[in-house]
Amino acid sequence: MEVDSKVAETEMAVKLGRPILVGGIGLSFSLWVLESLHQEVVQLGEYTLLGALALGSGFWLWKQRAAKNATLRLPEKPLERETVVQAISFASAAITQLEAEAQNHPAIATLRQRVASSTAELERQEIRLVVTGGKNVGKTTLMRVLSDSWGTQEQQKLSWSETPALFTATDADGTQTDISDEAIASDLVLFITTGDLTESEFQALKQLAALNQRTILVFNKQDQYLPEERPLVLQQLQKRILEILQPEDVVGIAAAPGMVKVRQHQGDGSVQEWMAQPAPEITQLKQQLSQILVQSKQQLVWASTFRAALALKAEAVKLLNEVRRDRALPIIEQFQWIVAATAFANPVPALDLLATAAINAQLVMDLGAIYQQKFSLQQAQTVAGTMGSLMLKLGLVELSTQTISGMLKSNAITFVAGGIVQGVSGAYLTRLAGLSLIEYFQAQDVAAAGGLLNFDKLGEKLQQVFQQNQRVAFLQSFVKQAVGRLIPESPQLIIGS
Ligand SMILES: Nc1nc2c(ncn2[C@@H]2O[C@H](COP(=O)(O)OP(=O)(O)OP(=O)(O)O)[C@@H](O)[C@H]2O)c(=O)[nH]1
Ligand SMILES: [Mg+2]
Repeated sequence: MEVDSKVAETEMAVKLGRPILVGGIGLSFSLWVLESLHQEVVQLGEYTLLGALALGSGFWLWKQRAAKNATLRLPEKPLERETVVQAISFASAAITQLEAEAQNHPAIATLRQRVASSTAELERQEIRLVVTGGKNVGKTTLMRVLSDSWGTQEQQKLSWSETPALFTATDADGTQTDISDEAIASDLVLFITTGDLTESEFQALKQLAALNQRTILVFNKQDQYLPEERPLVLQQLQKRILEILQPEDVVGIAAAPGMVKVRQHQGDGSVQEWMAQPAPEITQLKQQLSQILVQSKQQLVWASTFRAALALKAEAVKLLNEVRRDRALPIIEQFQWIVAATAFANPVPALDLLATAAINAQLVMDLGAIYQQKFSLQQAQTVAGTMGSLMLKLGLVELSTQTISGMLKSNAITFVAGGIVQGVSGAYLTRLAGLSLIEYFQAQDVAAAGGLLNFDKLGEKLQQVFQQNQRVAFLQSFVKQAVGRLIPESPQLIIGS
């Protein structure tokens, strides 16, 4: 809205036919059930799509990172084909929704193609194995030894790959726990360690388990321990990982045992000595692998396809949310200036600010419409009122008002014009409320037409958004912008300088 004076903005509010609707403070925190409750097996809201890695078949992969405490809600084991098919259809529905809201979105063709390949994946015969673990643990060696000995005698076709060494790169946020996309894409992970688990290794194994990724923990280089120590190390590993892996999925090997001195007594009484490389000790691992493949081959393929379908859906949802956000932000902006102008013209005590103006039922309805969450006017009023009282209860109103008035006072705006504090605070709080609603709606499932509006969650989003928008630099530039709008003729816009 390119209107500068507050009068014009107030008029605009009237022209828009959007009365500033007020939900009173003290409304009960009532919940309601919207029209239909859509049941879904999987909820992706708490997961972050990290981007994608195209493997041979072009799957988009995803992993959990943002929400470390979140656990993936998996369907009852064993996974049924129908559940996987359903997950693919959810992905497809999300793409359809994206297409409905952004017809010419450039990603649609590729996403659709992935749905098709996911469906084909259900019938895949070849099993993908990936070897992973820290630096120098013997990934390449094991892959070579195992694939050599496997190729000649087993019928099941396997494809092998090795991930780059884990725990070598440090992320921007300093975390070292990372499990590669390749591991998540495979049907079965061989996770190599060479002794007791480090915390990073443990976390990585937990992540794999949370993704329903079948994993064998391989204790390699056991030749480096004394014979009597080996079973102890193995037991230790089995114990540590008991909640995540069955003991039989923890196996000791020596992919390339170190040279040993061979001593041979000759017939003439002399002794000959030489160095020799013992054969790899991988028998038990091969047995376990064969058994898993015989028993669970189908499950492994379905689980991979299931993860791929989740990733695909997450990708579509992410794009959909971007589209929606692009539409929602200008609306929030529009409302925040309307509220600013209204509160500026009719200053009210700071604590009543929200109750009277900032959280607007119309804003709730408009944003809800973008996010396919239909609200009746009355419902929207309840949401607005509840958000207002939440903001008060959380102390956000008081804190913002104080900070903003402090900034105005300490920054050369000596004449604190009429309702300038109220105007700026109103705009700021409206923005926070709008952004929180966006965050809240985004966490809802796309396909779900409704659900319980959870005010605890909404309160969490409010606090989260408030924290994100509390930085002094941001507030200063916001205050400057708001003052510029409310008092365009003011010569004193040097806030924060
Ligand atoms: N003693 C002993 N050494 C092993 C064993 N397995 C592998 N090694 C040695 O460990 C070293 C690293 O083996 P790689 O297979 O290259 O290990 P990697 O995990 O692929 O290493 P990166 O890819 O560089 O992280 C090599 O010198 C191997 O010979 C084993 O069972 N016992
Ligand atoms: Mg290697």
